[in-house]
Amino acid sequence: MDKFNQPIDAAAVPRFAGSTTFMRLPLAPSAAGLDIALVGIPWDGGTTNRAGARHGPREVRSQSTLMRRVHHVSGLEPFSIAQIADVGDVSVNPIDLHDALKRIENGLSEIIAHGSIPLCVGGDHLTTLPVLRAVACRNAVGMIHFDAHSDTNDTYFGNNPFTHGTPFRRAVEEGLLDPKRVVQIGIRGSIYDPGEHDWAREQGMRIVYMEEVVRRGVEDVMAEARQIAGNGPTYVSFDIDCIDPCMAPGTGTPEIGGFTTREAQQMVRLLDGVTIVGADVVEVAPPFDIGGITALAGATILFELTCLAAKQVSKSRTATVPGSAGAPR
Ligand SMILES: [Mn+2]
Repeated sequence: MDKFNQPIDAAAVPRFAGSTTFMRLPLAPSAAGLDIALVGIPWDGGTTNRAGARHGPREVRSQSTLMRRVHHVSGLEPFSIAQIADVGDVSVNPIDLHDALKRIENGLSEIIAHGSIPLCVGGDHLTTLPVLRAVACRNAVGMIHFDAHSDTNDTYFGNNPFTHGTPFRRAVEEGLLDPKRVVQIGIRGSIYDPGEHDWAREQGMRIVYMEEVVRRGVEDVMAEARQIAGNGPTYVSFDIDCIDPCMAPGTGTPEIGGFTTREAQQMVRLLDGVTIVGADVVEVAPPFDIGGITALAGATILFELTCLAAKQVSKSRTATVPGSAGAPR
């Protein structure tokens, strides 16, 4: 018998059959006993234009049934070295923004209290703010952020401070992010004002525009990203709109000139060694998707993140001497 939760055996129940959970793992009633909790955040009340990311978790679950057990490059078997499950969706409120943010934070705090690493599937990018409120409740964290947009705007439509274009400004203001340990990769597209990214840079955040990635290459940029994040606790936020809309059209704010899905996989693999305290894949908006390709990209990035987190968990476990205080995760 396996020590850890296993995906439903595809030789016993074909992958198009049965209920759809993330990676075909068991649906757990809570994060108790889990090293890694896969959690859906079906909420897009922060979306300023094309809504639909509330449907993301369900479609990513569906496409994640295509994932298998072994990472073909590293040979890693995430489900054999860490206890992982789908813990379902956090409770949301589709018609009350402030209540929704509170519910998401509460849901994530519960996962953190069990000592599990949360891997979240949004939802729009505002969902990352309440996730960070839970993850960084004691100390500010660093962040490696893949996106077409900086998401550090101030207000929108009057004085509204909470939209999917503002989460990281709020997170810095609230002391959740250490801006000097934040790097944003793949930023591009037209902006509202010439100085739109000045605030982020003034805080010490590093913005790597898409043009710079093209010039330097993914490996060089990721080496810098790992250096910026350092050894401290780091959150990874993956906005699916960092990928070019020809490969990920199902998103609210598409920008051409983006990453290929292959580059996205390569970048996430190059996070190996970063101390990941939580991660998300956000902004998959199925109503704009074609044949599920964006949800498939999201599910595959989630698998890559799951492999990284599982490796980290397994390493920290073997580093722990029985009877000792235990190695930090
Ligand atoms: Mn974003």
